[in-house]
Amino acid sequence: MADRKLPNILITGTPGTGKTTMAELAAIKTGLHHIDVSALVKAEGLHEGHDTEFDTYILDEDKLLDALEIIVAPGGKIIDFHTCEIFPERWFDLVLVLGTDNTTLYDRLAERGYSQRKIQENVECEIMQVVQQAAGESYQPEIVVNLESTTPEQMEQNLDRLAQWLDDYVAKNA
Ligand code: DAT
Repeated sequence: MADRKLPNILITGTPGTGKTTMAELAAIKTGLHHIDVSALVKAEGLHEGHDTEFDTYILDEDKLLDALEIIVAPGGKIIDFHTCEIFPERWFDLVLVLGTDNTTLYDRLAERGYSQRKIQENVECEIMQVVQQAAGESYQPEIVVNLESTTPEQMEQNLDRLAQWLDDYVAKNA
């Protein structure tokens, strides 16, 4: 565990699993600072353009990592991004991987106006547990927690769990 008074928490998972919603609510509940990486990439131009075929920004990983290195250094950040394997392991004290029932995920992405192709890619990513696997390969198992995020009750439970974990971390690092 790094020597941080306040931890950095990564919330990851397939698009549509509820990362941004959870990160925003967790920031309100705990006072930690939410960093929406997708929004940061767009706002700060940390990309090499837009890939029209896949309807996504092509990350400039070096630029993104340089920007985030400064942001995470003091601790106390909730980082929200659909990819988890590009970050240095040392940045995070807890990695939450959200998962959602496939039908629910399909509906959420359709509501978002995603193309059939993009919906299908993301639902397949969820079925294949791509992000769960990447998190398992990129971080120590003790800090990776897979959370089901299909219902509002689960969102509440997940937020309570995060807050409890934070209290324990702060008590240990006081
Ligand atoms: P992400 O940031 O992972 O792309 P989001 O936070 O934008 O996902 O959530 C997508 C939609 O799903 C949004 O309308 C909120 C809803 N949602 C997320 N988690 C939920 C949950 N556990 N229960 C009910 N709705 C949820």
